[in-house]
Amino acid sequence: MKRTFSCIDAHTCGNPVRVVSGGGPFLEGNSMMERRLHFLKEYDWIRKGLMFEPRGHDMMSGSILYPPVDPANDVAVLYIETSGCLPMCGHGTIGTVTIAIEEGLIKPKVPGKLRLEAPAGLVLIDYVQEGDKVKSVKLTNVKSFLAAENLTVECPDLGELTFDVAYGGNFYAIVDPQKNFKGLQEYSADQLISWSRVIRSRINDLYTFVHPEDANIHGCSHIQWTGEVLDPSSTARNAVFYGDKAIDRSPCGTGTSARMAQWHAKGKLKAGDAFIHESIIGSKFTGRIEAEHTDPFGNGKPAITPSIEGWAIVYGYNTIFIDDKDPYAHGFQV
Ligand code: PYC
Repeated sequence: MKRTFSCIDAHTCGNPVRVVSGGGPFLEGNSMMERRLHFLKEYDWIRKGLMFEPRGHDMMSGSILYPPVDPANDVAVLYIETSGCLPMCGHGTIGTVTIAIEEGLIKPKVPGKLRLEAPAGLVLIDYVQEGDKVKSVKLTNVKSFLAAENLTVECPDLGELTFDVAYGGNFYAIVDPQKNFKGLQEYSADQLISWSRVIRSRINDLYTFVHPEDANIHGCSHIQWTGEVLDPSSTARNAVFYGDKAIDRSPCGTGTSARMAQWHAKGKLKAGDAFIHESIIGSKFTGRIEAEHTDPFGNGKPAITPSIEGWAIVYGYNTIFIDDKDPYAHGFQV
């Protein structure tokens, strides 16, 4: 059988976003998380075919749009990535909203605003449109929190590393500069990738991370290496590892949310302060703490509601076939 997918491709601050505008499967479920589980059970071949080589590449990331479960909302989004179907993706949301508005895929109830159902929860969008172009997208993310501090893991070449784990829609191990790690600027992307793969697996063997309200969200999926900024007017810089070989070219929306929660818990960031976060290539998101919560999950841990603002550029239409006769119909990784 040959399946055809209409896709629209964009990048958010350098990181790819492929929105499937036609050909996505019908999904069952009373929430976007339930629909995500249905997709993973029955249709994960679509993700693999569209994200992995030869139709995608190591960094490929995208989404499929669905009608909202709650009619008060505008849209529901399934994130598809080389890493799986993330509960939430910040750069993916900025790219998806840009594509959806510019291409007329969504009719917002209130112009300039969207209520977007992500598997991790409700995300509120404010976007700025000039003519037929979306200039910027701000997403107000799910509650984000510092989950653990001062954990340790043995890293090849570097030795013992101390790290924190924070949640911003996914769980991030955040490795800040320390005795055995001089900061991301001192190492190549290849080194960061190969160390990330090993330490992520060791971290998940050693420690357990489960979202207090949704056990479907668990495990440390991303490693966030931090280091010196390129532009002195930025607040901080990161390199976020995801999938098996990817370093996010954007500053990573859920990673930035997690890092703001970490800074807030350590008294380094206050509500309202701009947190200008640089990526490995120097592209920037502006983060802000929109609200502070003392004990929102009843587990004694504070949380924040972060917002992330960034931009995306739509660069093309892509009609993609996944044909059973193709030996690489469902993609491959080397
Ligand atoms: O922007 O949240 C993000 C993200 C997750 C993985 C890659 N980008």
